Amino acid sequence: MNPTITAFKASPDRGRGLARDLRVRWALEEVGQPYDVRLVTFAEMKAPAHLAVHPFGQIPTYEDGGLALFETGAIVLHIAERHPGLLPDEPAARARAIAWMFAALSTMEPPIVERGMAGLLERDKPWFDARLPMLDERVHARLSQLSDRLGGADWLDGAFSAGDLMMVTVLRRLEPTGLLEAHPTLVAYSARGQARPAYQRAFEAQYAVFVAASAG
Ligand code: GTB
Repeated sequence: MNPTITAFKASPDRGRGLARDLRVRWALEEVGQPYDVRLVTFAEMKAPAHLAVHPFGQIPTYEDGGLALFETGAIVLHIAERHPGLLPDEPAARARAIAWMFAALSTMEPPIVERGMAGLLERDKPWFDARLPMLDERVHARLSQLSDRLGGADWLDGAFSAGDLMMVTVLRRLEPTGLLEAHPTLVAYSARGQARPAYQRAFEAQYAVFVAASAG
């Protein structure tokens, strides 16, 4: 039996691959693990059957045999630990790759999501014009630090790892804002990640959902 993940039946990103199921799809593609997808509506995400797997009523989830997981970090780590290809074997390098996964999710992603949500939900608020530059500055500060660390390397720590997978998908959340463009090292890094055949298969798979939903 293949593992089953959940994804939006109709993603608000309209096929741009910005929702978090892409991370899980990409990880599964990198390790060559076939998977099934259960598409869910917003109503289905909030219904008891889905809440039993995901306490916050969100996507993605991951089910394999008796195991049910939520949170992309936990899911990608689970996949990476059980298949070769996403984490180095050497213990210290493996620990560092996992640290980059955490850095992507808990240091880089929060200011990026905060900026994105403000752009979506606060544009008509009286504080928006004053707040936006502050949010942009917080994002740029983190991007500059990440760019400095990456320097001329292809990946964050040696070979491509789950840390890079997570970081590239987090950086992609900036696409609607254009903020990444000020950091050419990271633009190139993100492009390198997206050029990977496994990424492209994952992207096409989620895009096919959008095309099917648009046709139906
Ligand atoms: N911390 C959790 C994880 O990493 O798995 C967060 C999961 C999460 O935020 N899931 C979102 C969700 O289910 C989808 S990815 N939202 C529905 C809800 O909460 O009711 C976030 C997302 C949504 C849409 C876009 N977009 O349109 O560009 C981008 C990202």
